[in-house]
Amino acid sequence: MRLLLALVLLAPPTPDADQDGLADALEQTLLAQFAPRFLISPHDCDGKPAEFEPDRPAPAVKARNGVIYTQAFPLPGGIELHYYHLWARDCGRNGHALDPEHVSVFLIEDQGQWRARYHYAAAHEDTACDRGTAVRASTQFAEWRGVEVWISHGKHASFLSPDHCGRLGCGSDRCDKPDRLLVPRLINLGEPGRPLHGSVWAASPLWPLAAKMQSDFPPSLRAQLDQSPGVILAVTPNYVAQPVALAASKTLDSLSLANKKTESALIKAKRWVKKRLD
Ligand SMILES: [Ca+2]
Ligand SMILES: [Ca+2]
Repeated sequence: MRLLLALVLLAPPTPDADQDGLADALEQTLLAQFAPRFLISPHDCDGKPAEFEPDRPAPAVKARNGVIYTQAFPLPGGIELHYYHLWARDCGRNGHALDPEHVSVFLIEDQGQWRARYHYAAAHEDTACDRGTAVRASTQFAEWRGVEVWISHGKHASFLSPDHCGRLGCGSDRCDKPDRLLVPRLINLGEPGRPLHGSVWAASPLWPLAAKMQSDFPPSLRAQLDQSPGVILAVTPNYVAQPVALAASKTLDSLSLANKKTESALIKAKRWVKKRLD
């Protein structure tokens, strides 16, 4: 008994650098297995998603090299993975510096293995044009791997199908003749307040990245997806504005400008709703 206790005490703890309860090795394995295949415009005005200088409080572009940042964290009933394509700038309508975008997947354990249950692609998240989409994984749709995701030119919204690009949102998205993005590395961001690999800039108020590091799959959305065979629109806080936006570009410009001013309030409201739903 004493020998057994001594062996247990001597055994090295499983490394969990971001202290979220998931071992580093499992995070790395799952993030590699379910990495999406990104399809981007070969003529995107910002080139490729950017890598950022480590250990800087504000995001500073190191290179536009196609690096994808990641996150993996446990939730009741599963594990959620996020894949962030972070751009130095949005160069579409009402462009701006720093453009954090992402897709995510919710995994469930199935006979000792992790498989995808739901996928989500953010498109103009937390804006008046929010058209995020989600789908339940199936034997025909990315159950054991990542999804293909189409990234719109300049705006960098993510879509689970090229048919949605341009048809959803506020009508400014284009996904013509994309190339597959060659991803040199996946870099784990860690968790809010516990950054890995020097990603302290993730918490910068200069962009809404920290708000995107929360779960995308509240129980209400999961229940909806369980009943839906195809792609559905995910929760959007202000969908009523969109027909107006589609009707007139001048109106769209006004909405986008107004939306920038209220973005912070919308993010706070969304967090509150998610907490209530959880
Ligand atoms: Ca961990
Ligand atoms: Ca983690």
